[in-house]
Amino acid sequence: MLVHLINIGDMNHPMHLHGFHFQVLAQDGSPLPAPQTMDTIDTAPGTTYDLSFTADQAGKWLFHCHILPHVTSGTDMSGMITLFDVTKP
Ligand SMILES: [Cu+2]
Repeated sequence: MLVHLINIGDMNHPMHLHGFHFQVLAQDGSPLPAPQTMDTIDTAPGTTYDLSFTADQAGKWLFHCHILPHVTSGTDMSGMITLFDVTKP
């Protein structure tokens, strides 16, 4: 999986992936000297990141901001959260 994050807002968002570690390949369009392995990356306003991971475990894996009010909207989870539904590793 390749994930391109763009923080166009005015707040930091520490994005966390369940089930896998990802490799940070680039920041702001510039490749890192060496990919960094993480499961959470704090994105500052105006930054971009290119991430990759191998989806080799079946399941439903959340990718979300670790600041809970950024994930929820009232009573539902309609904020900065998505799901990777891996059916075949
Ligand atoms: Cu956030």
